[in-house]
Amino acid sequence: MAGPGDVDADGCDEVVAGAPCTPTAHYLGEGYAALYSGSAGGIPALPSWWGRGAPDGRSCHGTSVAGAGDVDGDGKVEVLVGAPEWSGPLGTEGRAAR
Ligand SMILES: [Ca+2]
Ligand SMILES: [Ca+2]
Repeated sequence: MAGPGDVDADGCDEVVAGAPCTPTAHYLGEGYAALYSGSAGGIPALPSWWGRGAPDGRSCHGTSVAGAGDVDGDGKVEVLVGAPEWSGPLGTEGRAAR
């Protein structure tokens, strides 16, 4: 879990959580990450965004989550999600996605 900052630039900070070992409807260990929008009323029960690993079976998407600051200068903070078991053309390469 991480507090990346104000991802949507509405004045309230968001929370991002990773669940890397969570089985999905597709694969065991695919994992996912979810972003919960901050507000004056607190954190909502449902995420405003979520993403799961690539459908390669076991990417462990969400092993690490972090804010990266405003990398592209648009005033909104970027979030990075790590997937250490993601497989590409060279085998288990791992990757980080935003
Ligand atoms: Ca916000
Ligand atoms: Ca940005």
